[in-house]
Amino acid sequence: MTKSPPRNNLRALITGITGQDGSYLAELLLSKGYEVWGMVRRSSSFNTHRIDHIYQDPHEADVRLRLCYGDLNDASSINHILRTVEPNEIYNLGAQSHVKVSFEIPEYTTEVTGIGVIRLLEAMREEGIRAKFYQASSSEQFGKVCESPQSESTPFDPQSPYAVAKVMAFHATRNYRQSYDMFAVNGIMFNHESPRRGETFVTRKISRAAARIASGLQACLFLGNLAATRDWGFAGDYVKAMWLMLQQDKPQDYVIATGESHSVREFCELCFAEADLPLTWEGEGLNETGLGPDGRVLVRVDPRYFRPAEVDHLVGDASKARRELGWEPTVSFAELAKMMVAADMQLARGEL
Ligand code: NDP
Ligand code: GDR
Repeated sequence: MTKSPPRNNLRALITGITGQDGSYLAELLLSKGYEVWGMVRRSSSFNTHRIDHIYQDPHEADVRLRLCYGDLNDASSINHILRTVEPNEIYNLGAQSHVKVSFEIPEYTTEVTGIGVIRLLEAMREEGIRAKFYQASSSEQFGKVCESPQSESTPFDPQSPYAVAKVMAFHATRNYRQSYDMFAVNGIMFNHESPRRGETFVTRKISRAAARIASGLQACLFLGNLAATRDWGFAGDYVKAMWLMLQQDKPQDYVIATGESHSVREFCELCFAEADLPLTWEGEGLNETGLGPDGRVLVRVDPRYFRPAEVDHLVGDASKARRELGWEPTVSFAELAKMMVAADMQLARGEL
């Protein structure tokens, strides 16, 4: 791993650069003149498809995006990366980020999503890296809390191993800020989606299924809890808030959300309509089905997608971010569904 000569103070390290948010954030930082370093995990198959379009051959002159192998479970790799890169800003987006999966691998999730953050903060302290630090905190931390909408002052009530690990990471970030005078902040982000969303998260699962059913590539869609509601925004908007938080004079935590909450069923209806697949909903609960115009069952409920503890309803109050960061979401719920189905239609055409 060779360090390039510092051009300016715009040198950022992103963990989780291969994920949905990492790819949008890398694009944003490159467009602002940053030199971007991304930590990637070794994988037996390529895991960089979301950043292939911005990848540069390290042999080229003036390389601005560099990747290095590392893992949030491996303190020595983190220490080595920090010493080599000497970033001015660190965005910790790496995580085992799937809530349902966290019930199946709770210990691993805690290691990566919770203790990984402490490894990173401790490495910064040990190596004397005075970078500004962003922690990807989550609305899942609010869990079943009664207060609605949820803001920076709402107490946490985590309902999954993922959320428990994120609460730990949230407090560790605050604790390092208070104990060591570090510029370390939490973005408490509500769900954000895009055509780059992982295919097992519900919005992408739905938009992809709608496109594939319309293209004759898939017979039906199996879902879990259709009644859950979430505050869904566009990932491209949310990475701007991450950057804005690190440009402030004072380190502070912010809720980032649209302020609107919609059900899984509503997202499904929008996507199916967008794909020209009008749904007729009938029945309640487990037997609920969405029937296609020809009477074919297009949406089926499969209890395997239910969670041992569900978060029923989340909606965020981002007024502090609007006021202090000047941040605004630009993509509505309906526009998000339209954008995702259009991208998945194009992908489905490639599969024909
Ligand atoms: P993704 O699941 O798309 O990306 C997760 C990233 O973390 C991937 O790059 C993944 O690498 C990497 N990663 C996983 N395990 C490790 C590990 N052991 N060491 C290093 N890197 C690892 O998540 P999103 O982009 O959607 O989310 C980004 C962050 O924001 C996550 O921390 C998530 O929990 C949090 N968050 C997300 C929200 C959302 O709605 N998207 C809302 C609130 C918080 P690989 O590609 O190899 O799997
Ligand atoms: P979430 O997102 O758990 O909110 O975490 P997800 O899309 O997985 O679930 C949202 C809601 O949809 C319901 N649901 C289903 N979910 C999935 N994945 N698959 C299904 O088939 C299905 N059917 C219904 C779920 O029960 C849930 O209520 C996301 C992740 O990005 C986290 O990392 C992040 O912290 C939070 O958003 C904010």
